[in-house]
This record gives sequence, structure tokens and C-alpha cells, in this order.
Amino acid sequence: MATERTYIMVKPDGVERKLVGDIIGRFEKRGYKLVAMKFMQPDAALLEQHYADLKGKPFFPGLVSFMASGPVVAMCWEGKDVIKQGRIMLGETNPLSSAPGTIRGDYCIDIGRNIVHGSDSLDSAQKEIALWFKDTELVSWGPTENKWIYE
Ligand code: IDP
Ligand code: MG
Repeated sequence: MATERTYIMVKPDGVERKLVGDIIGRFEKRGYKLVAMKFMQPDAALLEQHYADLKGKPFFPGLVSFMASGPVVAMCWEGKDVIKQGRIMLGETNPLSSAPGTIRGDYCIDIGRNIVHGSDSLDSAQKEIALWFKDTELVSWGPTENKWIYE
């Protein structure tokens, strides 16, 4: 299984609800490695690029304005199969279809307030990481100190 990187973002509702630490904690405790993180207020132009694939959807304007309405926590996480596993940890897009134990299944009920974003493929992960982070913001660290944790 290749080591991968994914883009995970706590949305403004997750920040407002003080769920940042919980979400980071789940990825840390699972065994994934934080490679980049920033707390920031994204503008509509950045969000329109991030959600470019959804541009034709009726909910697109509301999605962009909601995402621009407050700060987000942008993160890059690294580890085995992290793109697919991250999506499983998030749950379904609609929180009402998300199993208990997933982030969305534990903490939300509205599709437009589902508190967290995660890349859905290798291609989108690469595009999203490049969109939200400069190369110099992606930190390489700690290959030897985790010898008892990572095979
Ligand atoms: P994802 O976040 O699970 O990858 P996408 O289909 O990529 O889901 O949609 C991006 C975001 O747009 C969702 O997380 C959700 O907040 C919002 N969204 C998706 N579908 C709907 C909808 O039918 N109504 C309102 N908002 C939606
Ligand atoms: Mg998506």
C-alpha cells in the first residue's frame, strides 16, 4: 500500500463548534502524520477553485458563501491509504447516511453543515494540497522516531 497524502479541512461550522481538536485527534490517534496545517480565512476565489467540480450544482453559491463565512483549518495528512481511510473516517457527504463512529455520523445532521472536508481521490488530493499549500509549507519530519509505530 503506497504512502499517500490527503487534504483534510475543518469547515467554519466545525471551527465554531470547537471540533478542531477532536478531528485532528482522530487522525493522529489512527496513526497518520500531520504534514501541514494552517488556520485561515479563505476567500471566495480560493473556494471556487477548491469546489470547481461542483460549479454547476444548485447549492454551489451557498456552499462557497458558507465556506467563506468563517475560518477553516487546512491540513495535509500522510500515511498508508490515507485518502480512502480519511473518507471512511469522515463518513458520507450526507451526515444522515453516516455511520456512528464517523466524524459526520457523530457530530452533524445537515448536508450543508457537515463540518469537515476530505479529498476523494489521488487526483483531487494532489490538486487540493497544491491549491492550499506552498511546497515549503509541507514539512518532512520524524522518519526514525516512530519506529515502534509504523511497520
Ligand atoms: P464531500 O464533501 O463528501 O466530498 P461533495 O459532493 O464533494 O461532498 O460536496 C461538497 C460539499 O458540498 C459537501 O461536503 C456538502 O457540504 C455540500 N453539498 C453536497 N451536496 C449538497 C446538497 O445536495 N445540498 C447542499 N449542500 C451539498
Ligand atoms: Mg468532495
